[in-house]
Amino acid sequence: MLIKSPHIPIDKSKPCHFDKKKKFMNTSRRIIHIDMDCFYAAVEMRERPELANRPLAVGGASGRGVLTTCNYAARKFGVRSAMPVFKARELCPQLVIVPVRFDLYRSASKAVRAVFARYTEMIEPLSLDEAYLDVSHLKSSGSEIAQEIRAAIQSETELTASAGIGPNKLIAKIASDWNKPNGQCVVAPSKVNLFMRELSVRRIWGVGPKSSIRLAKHGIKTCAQLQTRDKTWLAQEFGSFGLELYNLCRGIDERPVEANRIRKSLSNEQTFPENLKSLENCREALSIQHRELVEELGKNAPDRRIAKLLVKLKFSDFRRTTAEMSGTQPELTRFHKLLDDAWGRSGEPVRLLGIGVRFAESDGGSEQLELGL
Ligand code: TTP
Ligand code: MG
Repeated sequence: MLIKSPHIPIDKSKPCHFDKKKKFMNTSRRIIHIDMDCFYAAVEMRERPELANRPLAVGGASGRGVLTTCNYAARKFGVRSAMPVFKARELCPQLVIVPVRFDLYRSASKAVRAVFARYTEMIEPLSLDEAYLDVSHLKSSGSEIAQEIRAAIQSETELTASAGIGPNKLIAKIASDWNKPNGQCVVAPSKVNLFMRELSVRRIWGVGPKSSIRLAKHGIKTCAQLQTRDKTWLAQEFGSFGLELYNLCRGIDERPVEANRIRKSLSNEQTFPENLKSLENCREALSIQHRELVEELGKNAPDRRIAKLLVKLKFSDFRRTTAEMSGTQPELTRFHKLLDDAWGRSGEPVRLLGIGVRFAESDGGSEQLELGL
């Protein structure tokens, strides 16, 4: 998922390249995050050159009537991913909308992954269009490697990619969005502190709209502001994620690049500032989290088969319970039923609510490795 922030001006006139001079944190790793530019739309533009210069969006037909993505010409009108078709048409009446063709995106993804594999075995795909690469062992600089990879992708697939290069996954991922499209940004270890300070908290993975609103209520918008809060406060506000936030807002992220990782499940959970006291409150919260889950599924696991649905609750006395059922579609009514079951197991108010799916195992073998970037 790209974590966009309305707070960050991106000055593309400035080269985004920071020197490696001082070293004061874990400098031993060099991680590249590659993210294809307007991926599904770019593939469609390549396949139908007559549409290449027109505002173009992909999706809209299935179920919810929202766009999966659009090209940069459409973005100038304010059209965005996950936008309902009617809204996109209001903003850009001349928008051309084409249906999703996953087979094409999968094969483009495979071609891109073949380029990565020539440089490193340490590749962690996040979705069809993005991956982390650990290139710490290579002699050339991260910047040179990223440049070469992007050039190879362009000549072999006619698609452009953007890259972020940094000492860890957090920094690399944020940086890849910095000079999009068809650009890259290097953040040397000595510049991590500077890079993080001005950054909106919204850019940190795991900080979604709800968490950022909650932080804003405490006057916290930037990572520098978040850095003033201690671990106890963060844990009170965000549970165990609060402790991760303590490091993340300082640009510290020790997560390894996990090669060949196959996602077994997808879920999101939320710790509430005030416990939810009624089933009705839980249902409302669950509906919001359900929308986010469906969006994440569309983006990160469009071709995975769902085997199980689950709802997890943590009560005010810290006891946890998980309700699961078999299911292949993430229907809200079924999650509500799971919530009813889980809620009925305790009379306590709810501190944390999680919603998720587990994927079918037969779906996660070598085929998935082939399909992912
Ligand atoms: P992104 O990398 O988020 O977006 P993008 O590649 O289209 O554009 P950008 O240049 O900003 O990176 O997502 C990759 C693909 O995933 C995108 O082309 C379509 C799909 N997708 C969805 O299906 N639903 C969504 O909500 C989003 C954000 C993306
Ligand atoms: Mg992309």
